[in-house]
Amino acid sequence: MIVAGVYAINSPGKVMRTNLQRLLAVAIGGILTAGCDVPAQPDVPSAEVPWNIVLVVVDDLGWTDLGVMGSKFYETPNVDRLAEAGIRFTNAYAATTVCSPTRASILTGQYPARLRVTDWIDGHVRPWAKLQIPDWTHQLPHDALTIPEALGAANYVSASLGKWHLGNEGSWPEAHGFALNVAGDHRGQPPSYHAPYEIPTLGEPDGEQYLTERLTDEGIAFIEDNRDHPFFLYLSYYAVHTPIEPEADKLSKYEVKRESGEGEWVHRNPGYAAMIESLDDGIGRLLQRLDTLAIADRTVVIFTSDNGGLVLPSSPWGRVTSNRPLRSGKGSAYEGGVRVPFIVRWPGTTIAGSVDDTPVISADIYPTILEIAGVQNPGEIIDGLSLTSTLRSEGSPDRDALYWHYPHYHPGGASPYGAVRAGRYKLIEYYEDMRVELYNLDVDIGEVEDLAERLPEQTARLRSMLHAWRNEVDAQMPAENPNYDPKRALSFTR
Ligand SMILES: [Ca+2]
Repeated sequence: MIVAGVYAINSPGKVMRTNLQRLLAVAIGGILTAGCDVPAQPDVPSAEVPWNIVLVVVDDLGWTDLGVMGSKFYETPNVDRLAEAGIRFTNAYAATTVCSPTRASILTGQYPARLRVTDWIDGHVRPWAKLQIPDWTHQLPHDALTIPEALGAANYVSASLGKWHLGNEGSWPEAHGFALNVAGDHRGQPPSYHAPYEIPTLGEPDGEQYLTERLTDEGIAFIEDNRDHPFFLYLSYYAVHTPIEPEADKLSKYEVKRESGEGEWVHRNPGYAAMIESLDDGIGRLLQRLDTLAIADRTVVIFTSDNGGLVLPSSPWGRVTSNRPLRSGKGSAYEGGVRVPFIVRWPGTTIAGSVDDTPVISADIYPTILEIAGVQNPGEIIDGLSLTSTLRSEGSPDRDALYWHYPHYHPGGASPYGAVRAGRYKLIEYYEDMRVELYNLDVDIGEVEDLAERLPEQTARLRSMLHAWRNEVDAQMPAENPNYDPKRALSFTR
C-alpha cells in the first residue's frame, strides 16, 4: 500500500510518478473499490504528473449548506458531483469561527494562535467588556511561508482570485507569493455582487456581470493560460458572505420553493439559496473546463469554507442560513461556527464517493498540498498534518486533538474562548471566568448536554491539553479590563 501515489522529484520543478507506482496505484485502487458500490476510478495520467491544485474556499458556507451535506432547500448538483467523484470529510473544521484567521491558517499551515492572527480584520472591540483583547496581528505575517511561496520551489505559478482579507496593501496576495491577484484586497466582503463592483483589483465589466460568475471566468482564464504548466489556483469566492445579493433570475425559483407545501424548511432564505446556486454553477463550469482542457486527471480539487454559516437573527437579510443539527453559527464557540464542508478530488487516488469522519482542520491543507506537489517543507513550523494517507485510504493521521483560540468577542455569540476536540469529546473554556463546557460529539453533535461536572476526569484531561497547547503556541491571552463596565459591556467600536 505504501507505494501508491508516491512521488519522486527527479529534478527541480519536476514531480514524477513512475510507471510502476502508477500501475500499483491503479491496482490498489481496484482492490479497494472491489465489492464496493462506487464508480470506477479514472485512469491516472500516463506522462509526468505535476499535479495542478485548485483550492476553492467559499466564504461563510455552513456545514449543511450543500445538497451532499444534507440541504434539501439549496441546490448544488455540481459540488455534489465533485463529492461523488472524491472524498468528503464529515468532521472538517475551520481554524476559527471567522474569516481572516482561517485563511491565514490555510495559507501557512499554522494555527491562528501561533500566527497571532486571531480575529477577522479589523476585528471587533468592546471597550467596556470584562476582558481586554490582546494586541493581535492585523495581517498575514511576511515571515510565514505560504503555499504559493513553498510551491515556487517546484516551479508552480499561483493565483489568488477573489477575497483576500489578510491585511492592507503590502500584505496582498502578490506580497505573499502569488503571481496574480484578482479582486483581492483588505476587505472581507464585496461592496456589491453586481457591477460596478468597486473593487480596485478587479476591472469593471462592460455590462452586467454577477461577481461570482466573473470570478469563475477569471479562474477559467487562469487555468487556460497555465494548462501546460503546474499551477495553484486559490479561488476564494466572495460568495456566500453578506450582502445577500442574488442574481435576479435565480431568485424566484427559491421564493416559490419556500412557499411550497413540502414542510418546514431548515434552510429558507431564497436570496442565499440563489447565491449558493450561482456558486455551484461556477464550480460546474470550472470542472467542465478542466475536462475539456484534458487536465482534470492531473488536477487536484479541494473545496471548503472558512467558517460556519451565518445565523445572526439581527441580519438585515433575515435569518441567512441554519447549521442544524449543529449549534449556533459563525462567530460562536460551537460546532456551527467552525464545522465546514471539506471535499477533495485527487484523480486516481481518492475513492469516488467516499466519506471520512477523521477530524481535520484548515491547517492540514498546507502540508497536504505540499506533499501532493512533492515539495519538501523547508523547515517551517507546520501545525497541520498531511491528509494524503487518508486520501489514499491508508488511514488517518496520528493526532491527539484539534485546538482553537479566539481571545475576542463576536456578535455571533463568542466571548473570548479556547477549545479542544480530542476524540469524541470537545471542551470549551471561556476566558472571562475560565468556566468550561464539555460535550460528547458522538452522541450530542448539537452540544446540548454539558458534561463538565459529570465527567470531571475527561474535563480535567482536555483542559490540561488545551493549556499545554496554548503554552506551546504562545497564544496571546486577553487581560482584565480596568475600564470594565457591566452596563456597557456589550457596546462595541470598530
Ligand atoms: Ca468567512
